[in-house]
Amino acid sequence: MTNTFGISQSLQKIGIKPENLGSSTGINWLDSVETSFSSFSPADGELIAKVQPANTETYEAVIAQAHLAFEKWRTVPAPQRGEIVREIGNALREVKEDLGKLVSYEMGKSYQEGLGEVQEMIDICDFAVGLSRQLYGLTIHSERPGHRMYEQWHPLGIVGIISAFNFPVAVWSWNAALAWVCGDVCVWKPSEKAPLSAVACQHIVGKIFAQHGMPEGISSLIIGDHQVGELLSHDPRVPLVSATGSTRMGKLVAKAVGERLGRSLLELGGNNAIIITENADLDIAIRGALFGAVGTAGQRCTTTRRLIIQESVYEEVKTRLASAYSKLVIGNPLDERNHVGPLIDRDAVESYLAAIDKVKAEGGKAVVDGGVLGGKGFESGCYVKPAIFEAENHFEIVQHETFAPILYLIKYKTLAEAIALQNGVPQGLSSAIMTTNMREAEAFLSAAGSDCGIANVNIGTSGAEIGGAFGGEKETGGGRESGSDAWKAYMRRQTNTINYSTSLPLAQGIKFDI
Ligand code: UN1
Repeated sequence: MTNTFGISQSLQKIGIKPENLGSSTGINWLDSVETSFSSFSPADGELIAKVQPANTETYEAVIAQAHLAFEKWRTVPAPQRGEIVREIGNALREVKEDLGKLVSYEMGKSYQEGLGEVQEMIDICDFAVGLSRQLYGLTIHSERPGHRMYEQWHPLGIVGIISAFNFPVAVWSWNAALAWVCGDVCVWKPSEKAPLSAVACQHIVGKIFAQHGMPEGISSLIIGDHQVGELLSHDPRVPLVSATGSTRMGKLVAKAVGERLGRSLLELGGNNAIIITENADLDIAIRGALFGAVGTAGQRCTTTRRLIIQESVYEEVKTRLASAYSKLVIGNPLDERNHVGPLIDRDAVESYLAAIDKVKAEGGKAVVDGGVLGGKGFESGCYVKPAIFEAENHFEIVQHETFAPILYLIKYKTLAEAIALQNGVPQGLSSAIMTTNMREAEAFLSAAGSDCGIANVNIGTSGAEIGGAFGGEKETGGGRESGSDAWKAYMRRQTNTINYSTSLPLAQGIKFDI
């Protein structure tokens, strides 16, 4: 199922070849459609495209087609499914620059980070190809003579994927590439703030499935707002809904999916901290904190939002960070000289300003003050200054995830106190410690240490590799996507017991003779 969409001249203007991103597959690139979502670039405020949203009828058609596709796809041997995912990875390699540029332009992250996002897609495809030969179950010794037990993993069916604007393509691919090799089909609801990147991906993968004579419904796209997400969440024909986004959204998804006893895989908000101890290599600590806090303009779920700094190095860290911030160049994300691009839209700018007002009202002190940039190059109104505030962990605003480049500095005396501060927020996604002291590092990683899904040493909180399981605890939702054994969430486990004897002994030694 495809969506009709329009594109303004602005894409060609930034040097993207539309044929690389799908127009050669015969989909119309229209200039206007009647009911549509508009996608504006936060980089320059231009209208990029109008995208047709799904309604209840198109949703029904998508699910019916996905269901039919599943009946075929599940019978294709997993290594052959892996072969197709290999080709998807190769197709992504070919369009890496164009797709990276589109992501950068539509979402506002720097071009380098746009390329990195597409690289994450390529990496997960490679991972999934290998996985397609490793969907192992265990064999178990039976307590009964002449019996054998084993377990196997079968595909689930339709996997609903709800993704956020900040990683408009990579997070979908983490889910989709694994789901496909597992034998599932995917229905994707991308963020309505970055629909064109999703349409481009749908074209790229649709072409590969078609070349293999595979049904279109293996990969479907439904564009829309929360109402479309609700259709997926409430639909018992969708056994798994994987949702990435705010904790508020995740709670709604979990409730709807839970009510029908479906599965949800949630990757929600983070409030990630780096502990900088007196034994830290401060060069590494400053660089790690800087990218963690201002990369993607503070709009990663893994963004560093809090620095918990030992009092003996506090002043030095503060001064060096302020100096590093003064060298940041803010501007159009497609210009590689710029470090920081815009926020996604003006609503995000409002939240940023409100958070700054709040931290000041709660007693926070500006180390580097924020503000909205105006004038030439900043006409979209979405460019803001990365800011740093001295704050207390218990401030309400510090407990809250604001999707913007605002960093809070918090002082500590003992490591036990630092770990308690690090854990003292409702979210539990990513965390890090900067130290060259083995005892400190191991204490942080121990069961009594960080309570997050990700805990790093001498690395910032963002920029995880796809090979590890990605996700976190508490209000982050508990789901794990991407590497390690995250694939198990996309399959159903079946335990098989086979009796090859000439009698029928019962388990637990129960006698039932007549
Ligand atoms: C997200 O922000 O939702 O670890 C995902 C990172 C990236 C993924 C972030 N690899 O920062």
